[in-house]
Amino acid sequence: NRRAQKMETATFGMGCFWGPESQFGQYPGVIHTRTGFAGGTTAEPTYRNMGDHTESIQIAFDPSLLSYEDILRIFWDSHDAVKDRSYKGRQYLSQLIVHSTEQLESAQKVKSEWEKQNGKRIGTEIHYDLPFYPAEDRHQKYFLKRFDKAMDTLLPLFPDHTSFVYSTITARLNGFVRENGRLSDIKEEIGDWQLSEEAETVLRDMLQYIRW
Ligand code: MHO
Repeated sequence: NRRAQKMETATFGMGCFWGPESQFGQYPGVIHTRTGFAGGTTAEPTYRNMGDHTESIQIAFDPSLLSYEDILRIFWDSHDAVKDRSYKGRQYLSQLIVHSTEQLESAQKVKSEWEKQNGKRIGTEIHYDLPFYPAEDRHQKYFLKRFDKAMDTLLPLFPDHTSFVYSTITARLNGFVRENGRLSDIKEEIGDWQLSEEAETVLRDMLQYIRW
């Protein structure tokens, strides 16, 4: 089956973190997603008190299903990393935090390929292993939480909010509600998530109405 065998972390900022959490949540190979504040110097940032941190997402992914280089190509194709993004300080910067020398090498390689192909210089800040502080609950799976009826069905499937956030199911659904990803793919993947029979039935029923 397609259940994750290996797990690697990717961390990056590309503007308001709600959108990228939804976008990257859709990809098979992404195991879970979370939003947070990265790269700054102030302690314990929050949405209202972000200091010099940058809105970012952190994803766990299986590199045998989705490579780090593919993630980087999607990252640079999905936001404007060329323009000046400092109109709100560091909040909406394009920023990549690499977690290994391999990731750093991939970043340099994909960046120069992208620049060559597009004839523009990328302004993304690239840093090694800076801290990431998860955002408040209300900023996790933000778009999915706009669907009250779906949430009523979903929440009882999880013992607590943390398990809700770190779930592949909620990553996919948070994508799906924003038209990231296809319903048929999610239906196909449900069997890989090792849910109880009851949870699987609840989820399959919910998929009929979640977006409307
Ligand atoms: N305040 C903006 C961005 C939110 S994002 C979490 C909005 O409402 O779209 O920075």
